[in-house]
Amino acid sequence: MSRLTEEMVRQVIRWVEEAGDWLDDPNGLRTVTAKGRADFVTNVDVAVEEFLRRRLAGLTPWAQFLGEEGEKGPIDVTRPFWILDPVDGTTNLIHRFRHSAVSLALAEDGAVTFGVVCQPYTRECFAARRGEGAFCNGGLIRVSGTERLADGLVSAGTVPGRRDLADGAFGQMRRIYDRCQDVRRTGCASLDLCWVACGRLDGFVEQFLQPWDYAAGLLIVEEAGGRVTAPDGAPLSLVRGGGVLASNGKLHLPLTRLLEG
Ligand code: 2AM
Ligand code: CA
Repeated sequence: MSRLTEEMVRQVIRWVEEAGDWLDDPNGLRTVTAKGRADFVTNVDVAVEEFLRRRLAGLTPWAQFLGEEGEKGPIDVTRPFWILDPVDGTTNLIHRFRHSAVSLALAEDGAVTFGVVCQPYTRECFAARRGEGAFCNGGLIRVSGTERLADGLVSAGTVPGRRDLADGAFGQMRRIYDRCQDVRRTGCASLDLCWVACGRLDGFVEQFLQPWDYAAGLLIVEEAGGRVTAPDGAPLSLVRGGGVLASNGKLHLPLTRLLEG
């Protein structure tokens, strides 16, 4: 049983939508700082995280907080914790590619019980609570019914922050391209997951992501009838990063085999 009431869920979604609008402010982006190779933080990332961290601390003082841009204290996974990516798709934001999102999840008893991903440019807000289905702007969504790899459209990430994994990632992308209808690469993992959830994509794979990239999308895909695991089918951690494979369920095993090589 989640400690988050219906009213709290509505409030949190309003805050995430409000913060999401800052991504689409034409004068909002002022500073870009490199954290590592192809890994950036902007004033927008910091402002969104600060805003949501403060609001959530007031609303749910019983929950811990794990955010991409903040201090990473130890998380007790047996107690509730928020998992926030204030801007998923920061490289897209920097290039005004208009494909980024705010991604927020609540984990309770070691599993995600609530997830929300807001895309300010299209004004699409994806959300799910465990056991209650997945929604986009309030309408129920489902994964695709695609049964054959040959009919599948699959998004494949390029792991920009882990160039050591590039050969493997591009090798997998080529195998997906050879066996499926086509590949896509969008640069925003949380939205890739939501697009699997609503059937625009049949699958998504990336060799290394952080929990804040996939925690919310994981629940949204599962509640829409799909599956999210590590590329070998193992369960994902909510505190340590790793590879991610999402699918409509029907293509999960074929994609696992395809990724094995
Ligand atoms: P980010 O924009 O929040 O960093 C792009 O392949 C996807 O990988 C995005 O969702 C991006 O999230 C994520 N990602 C995770 N770690 C990254 C890193 N070190 N550098 C770039 N993208 C990273
Ligand atoms: Ca981010």
